[in-house]
Amino acid sequence: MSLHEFIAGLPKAELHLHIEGSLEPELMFELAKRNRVSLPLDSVEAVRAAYDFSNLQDFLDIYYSGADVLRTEQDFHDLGLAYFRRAAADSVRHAEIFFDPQTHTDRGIPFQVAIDGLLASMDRAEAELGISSRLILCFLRHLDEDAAFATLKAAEPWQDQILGVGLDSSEVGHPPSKFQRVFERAGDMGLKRVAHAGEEGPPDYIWQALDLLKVDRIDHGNRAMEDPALIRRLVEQGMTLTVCPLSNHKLCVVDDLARHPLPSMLDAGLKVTLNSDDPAYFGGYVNRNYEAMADQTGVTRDQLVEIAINSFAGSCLPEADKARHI
Ligand code: ES4
Ligand code: ZN
Repeated sequence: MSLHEFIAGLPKAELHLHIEGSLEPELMFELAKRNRVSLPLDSVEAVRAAYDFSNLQDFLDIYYSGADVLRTEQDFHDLGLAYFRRAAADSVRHAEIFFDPQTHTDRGIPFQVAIDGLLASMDRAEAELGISSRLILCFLRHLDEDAAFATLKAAEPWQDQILGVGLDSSEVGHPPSKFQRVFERAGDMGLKRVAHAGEEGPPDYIWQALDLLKVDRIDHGNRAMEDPALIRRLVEQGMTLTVCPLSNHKLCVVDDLARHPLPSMLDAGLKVTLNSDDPAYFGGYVNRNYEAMADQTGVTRDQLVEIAINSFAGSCLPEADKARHI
């Protein structure tokens, strides 16, 4: 069996996926037409050609403008279902997906529209594709604490349908400490906590995510490799890191996939998982991320299996379900 066939058949969980980042240009045009929204570029090819980023902010500007075609519950349902179909083809059995409610509420789309559309797609994914999934509500860290509190408040009617909270968007200049109180409230509500940290930001932001936000997972975490004491802490705590190689490459977090820190992260004993982040923008879904690392860094089949096991172990599935997948 070829390495790519081996990866294709490997059951996996996806723990770092922004559903708005799975909006393929084809669906973007379809929704633009359906909702009579005009797009600045006039073809799928032109849109794809524009996905040439030099840093996180460069990408975020395009990502937020792309999301403007999402208007109705049906749109969010279609977005979700397209992702789950694509994930099923990559042997994803369970997904814990991020959504960014503020990206929608700030342009007049009610919280209810986004979440009910996504929840409907998740029900279909379970029934038709056998994929289980949960939602993680992300706060946009470039916005202020009050806005995050208001978002958490808006989520209260759906509290039982939300797995946890996350923190995303522009990292540098917006440290985890800015959201300490919001995360404390989320914890009091019984929600899981995760945060993007150490993607572009310094190792100190990872320390803050651990000590101030009390996170259950670190999203990205690449820059932990600059701080040996932090590596020890993450290993001791058995902390799961949701690493996204194609994203790292497209956003120039790493200049060459062959020099991605994944092998040293594994050697250090970190619980690493591989994920697709924003697959429509970064050139591939989860299996492409596994393939890129296998082809370019030489991680072994045994290590790929270890990564897939980490993905279930680091998920929030009940222990019995984890055992069933592992
Ligand atoms: C994101 Cl790659 C990445 N980093 C931070 N925030 C994000 N939102 C969507 N993708
Ligand atoms: Zn992300």
